[in-house]
Amino acid sequence: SISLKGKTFVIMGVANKRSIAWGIARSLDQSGANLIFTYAGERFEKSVRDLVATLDGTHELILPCDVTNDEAVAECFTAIKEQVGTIHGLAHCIAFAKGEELSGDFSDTSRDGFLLAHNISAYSLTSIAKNAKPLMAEGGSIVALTYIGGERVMPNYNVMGVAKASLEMSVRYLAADLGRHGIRVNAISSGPIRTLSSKGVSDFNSILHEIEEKAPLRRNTTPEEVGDTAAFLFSDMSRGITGETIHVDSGFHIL
Ligand code: 0WD
Repeated sequence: SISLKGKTFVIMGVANKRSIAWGIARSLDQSGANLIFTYAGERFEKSVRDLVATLDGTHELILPCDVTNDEAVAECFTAIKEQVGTIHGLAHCIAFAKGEELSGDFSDTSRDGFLLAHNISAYSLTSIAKNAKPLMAEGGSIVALTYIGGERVMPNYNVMGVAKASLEMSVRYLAADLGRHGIRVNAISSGPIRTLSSKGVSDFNSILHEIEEKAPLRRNTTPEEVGDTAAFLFSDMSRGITGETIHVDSGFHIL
């Protein structure tokens, strides 16, 4: 596997052991990286700490970071700066939409629901990039997670698809801004994976089924596959890549 020894990465969005962020954490841990974890709120702290204790490396910095709160985000990165100084990258694995907006007609989306989904799932990347930039003095790599529903209409994904389109375009604008500072910004478009968040998408099982039947590789995406691609994007092997969306989806996006 790729070596990330001596490098430090922030992983945002571990909720439990099924989280895609946890797949990324395991790949980076195996590559010898130092990891810092942030979680959404108190109710995740214990499960994140228990999970992190199972990794091979010792990763002691585990902090709250509610991305809807500017002060909380600033505080989080100030704490990271004080305790480690420099980071080499960051994984943004954060999204949220109200359950009732993930079924039925997109045209029924409420103003509240629209703004909430965009606030947590898209704007957060810009806010985090701004706060993380001063810590990436040696250059860095930012990776965000997206889904094909941001490019094409997928059943029930609705407002989250519109938020993912915003996230993917944010990746490109941020890549344009931060490139001259040696910071790369890319997205991984993951195939559907059963997690706490995806449970909220109505009829998610039939989506998984369709992938198994139709995707070129005839199987569903695993968190490990996303994790290994993230490790590549965090490594020097990908040094020429920025502003890109890499599909890790068994090839489904070509259909
Ligand atoms: O099929 C899937 N699962 C796919 C997920 C396919 C393609 C992309 N993705 C994306 C998601 O949209 C998201 O961006 O991957 C990312 C990670 O999602 P996940 O691993 O599927 O879901 P989960 O394990 O639930 O982690 C998402 C986490 C939250 O968990 P909850 O259960 O609270 O929604 O996002 C975090 C939180 O940890 N999160 C927040 N973090 C900070 N501040 C906030 C917040 N306000 N809200 C949610």
